[in-house]
Amino acid sequence: MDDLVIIDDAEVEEIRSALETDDLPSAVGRIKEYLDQQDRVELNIAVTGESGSGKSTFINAFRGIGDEEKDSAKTGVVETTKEPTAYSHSKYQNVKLWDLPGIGTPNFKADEYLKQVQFQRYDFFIINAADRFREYHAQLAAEIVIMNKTFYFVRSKIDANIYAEQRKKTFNKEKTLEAIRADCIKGLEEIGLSNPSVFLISSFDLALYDFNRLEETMERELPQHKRHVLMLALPNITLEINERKKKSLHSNIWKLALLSAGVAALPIPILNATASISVDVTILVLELRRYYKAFGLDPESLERLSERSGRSVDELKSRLKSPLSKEISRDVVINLLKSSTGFALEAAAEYWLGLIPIVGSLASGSLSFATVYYMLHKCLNELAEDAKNVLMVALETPV
Ligand SMILES: Nc1nc2c(ncn2[C@@H]2O[C@H](COP(=O)(O)OP(=O)(O)O)[C@@H](O)[C@H]2O)c(=O)[nH]1
Ligand SMILES: [Mg+2]
Repeated sequence: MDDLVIIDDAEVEEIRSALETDDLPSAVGRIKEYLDQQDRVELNIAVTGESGSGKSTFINAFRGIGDEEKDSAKTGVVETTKEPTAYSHSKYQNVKLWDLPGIGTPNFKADEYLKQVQFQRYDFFIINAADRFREYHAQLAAEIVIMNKTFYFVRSKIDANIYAEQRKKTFNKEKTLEAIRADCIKGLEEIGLSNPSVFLISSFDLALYDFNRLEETMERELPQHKRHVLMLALPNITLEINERKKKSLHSNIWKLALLSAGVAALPIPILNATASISVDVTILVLELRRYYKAFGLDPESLERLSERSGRSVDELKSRLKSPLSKEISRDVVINLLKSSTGFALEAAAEYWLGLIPIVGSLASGSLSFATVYYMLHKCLNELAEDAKNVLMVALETPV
C-alpha cells in the first residue's frame, strides 16, 4: 500500500467513501470519471542545464529515440535551443518533455530565466549538469524550490568522466562515481536542501548508472502511473470495505441459524451426514437476498452496473464464483444445503453444542444450526470476493 502515497489522500478518500456509501454502480461511475480525468492530465517536464550539458540528447534517449530521427530534439556541439520546445513521449502521449534554453551564460539570473521559460507550465524540472557542480546550478535549484516546484538533478555524460579517469593508474570506478555524486549532493546541501535527488546518467547508454532509478522516480509522477496504482490499490480498498460489510452481516448469522433450526420445517438430507436437517428455507432465501443487495450483486444492481461500465450483464456475471449468481430461490438454497458436507458439520455441531447448549434442545438440533451457520458464512465470503472481482471488471477499459 506504500505506493498509495502517490495519489493524494483526498483522492483515495473520495474513492473509498464512494465505495462505502454509494451503491456499486454509482461508485463505479465516479471512479471511472476519476480515471478518465487522470488519462487526460498532461505532465510537463522541463529539462534544463547549461548549453552542451546533454539536455537534448537526454530527451531523445528518454523518449526512446535516436538523435537523428524526424522529430528528435536537435543535438550537437553548438547551442540549438533558444525557446522552450516540447517533445511528447512516445509511450505516453500526454507526457511532454521541454527542451529549455541553456543556463549559465555570463549574466545568468535564475529568477529571470525561470520567468522567461514560463516555469509555471512545468510539473517538475530536470537540471542537467555535465561537469562540476557550479554556482548557477545552486542558484537555479534554489529558485525552483522557491517557486514551489520540484527538481531532479541529473549529472550527465558519466561515460565521458569514466573514460577520462580510466587513464589514471589508481582508477576505481565505484570511487569515481561516488566522488561525482558527493560533489553534487554537497553543492545542493549547501543551499539548504536535505536529501537531494541526484542521478548519474549517460544518455549514450541508459542501462548504466542511475537511469533506472531516475525513471522509476519520475514514473511516480505520470498520470498513467497514478491510474495504474489506483487500479492496484482498489482491490485492497474494496476488500477492506467488504470486510466491514461482511462483519456487520456476519453478526446476524448465529441468530438466523438459531431461528431456522428452531422451527422444525423442511427436512433436508445433507451429504455424508447420518441425519437430515430441518431448516426454514424462507429465512435463508431472504437473508441471502439481503447479502446480494449489500454487495451490489442483485439483478437490478448488476443491470445498472452494466449501464455504467459498458460491460454486459453476462460479462459481469461471468466473474461471479458464488453458486447463487443466478437467482436466489428456494431450490437453489436447498441444493446448497444438501451439498454441505455433513462430516465436518457434525464436528462443528458438537462444537456449537459445547458453546451454546441450547442449540441441542432446538427442534432440529445442533446439526441444523451448524449447517445453516456454515452455509451463510461461506456465501458471505464468496460474495465479498465476487463483489471485488466484479468491480475490477467494471473498471477495466473494454477491449
Ligand atoms: N559522452 C557523452 N556525450 C554526450 C552525452 N549526452 C550528450 N552528449 C554530447 O554532448 C553534446 C551536447 O549535447 P546536447 O544534447 O546537444 O546538449 P544540450 O545543448 O544541452 O542540448 C553532443 O555532442 C552530444 O552528443 C552523454 O551522455 N555522454
Ligand atoms: Mg539542445
